[in-house]
Amino acid sequence: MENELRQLLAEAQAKLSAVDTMADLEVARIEILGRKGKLAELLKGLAALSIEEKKVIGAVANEVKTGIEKAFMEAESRLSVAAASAKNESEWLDVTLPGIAPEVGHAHLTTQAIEDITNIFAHLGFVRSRHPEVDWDYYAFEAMNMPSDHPARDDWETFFVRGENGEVKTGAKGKMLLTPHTSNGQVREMEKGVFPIRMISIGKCFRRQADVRHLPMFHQFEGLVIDKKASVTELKGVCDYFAKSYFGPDRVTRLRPYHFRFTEPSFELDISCSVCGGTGKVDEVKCKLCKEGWLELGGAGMVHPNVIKAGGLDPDEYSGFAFGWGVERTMMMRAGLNIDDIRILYKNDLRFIRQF
Ligand code: FA5
Repeated sequence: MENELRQLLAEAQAKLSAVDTMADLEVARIEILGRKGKLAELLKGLAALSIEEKKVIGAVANEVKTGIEKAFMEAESRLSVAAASAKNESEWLDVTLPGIAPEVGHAHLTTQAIEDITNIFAHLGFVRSRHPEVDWDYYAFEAMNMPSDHPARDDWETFFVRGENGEVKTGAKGKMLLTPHTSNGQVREMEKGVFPIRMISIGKCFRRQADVRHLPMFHQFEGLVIDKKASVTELKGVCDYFAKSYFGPDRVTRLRPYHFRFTEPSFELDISCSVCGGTGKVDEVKCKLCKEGWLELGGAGMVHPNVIKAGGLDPDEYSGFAFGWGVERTMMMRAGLNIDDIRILYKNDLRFIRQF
């Protein structure tokens, strides 16, 4: 039995010095030292020995057990040192290497323009507000003095919203539509009941149009002043201030008579051309950009009495002026921005977008 015990020790030492994973070490522990392991099996033989033999073999058994346990401890520490150095190797990091710079984007050209426009009007006391971009016919047309059968509405080439049954959705305020202009915000702002109003509302507009000068989705900025003594003079002053702040101090504006159902009188606002300086000629030749010295910026006018009534006010007491200009067209007119097809703005072509 003594020989068998010493043989087990030698066998365990050989096995444990060769084991190379913690999992194999655990398997060996059960096999050798477990309750039904090889050592336990051998020690069962002690019962059959005489007292004298038990003393001798018992001492040998203790020596063997201590030897096996020591072999286990050595194997365990050898494996954990190896695991730690493998981990160090795999996680090694050279902190002196240059880092990987994350790609940093920037605001889209339109967003930048919206911020600039908002800031310019803020200097004149105009407060930015938002109104629905999916709205009812009433706010987009009816309250704007354009009844449903009015032919002028055709100019707005509107998208209507259809339900699952294919029918245009309708509510108490008429048909549901994608706002074709930001003028829907005028009566909505008046309905808030806080006067006087100096609003600048910037939002998306939608029309059935797509070519080099037209987008099916574009942005407008709508100015609205409602006060007791609003005047065309003030409207002209606001337009001039905006033109000089946004386009440069040498630019001037003019109001040209026009017709909108929701303003009276109505105007188109023109700004002097950046190429010919408003003269219409470059080196005695007709200016290629404007042809006559002026570029069209957008619509404006004194708020029509019927719109003031729709906003719940008495037109004899209150007056106002409004303007609505396209963000994309306006920013394209800024000197140095040569875009010959407006649709490039939303083609998500990074080669274009990164330039601004
Ligand atoms: C209007 O939409 C009026 N609501 C403007 C207004 C407001 C007049 C308040 C008086 C008082 P108009 O349809 O002209 O007007 O559009 C105004 C501007 O929006 C245009 O001058 C142009 O800059 C821009 N715009 C119109 N349609 C498009 C389009 N499809 N793509 C890009 N810009 C457009």
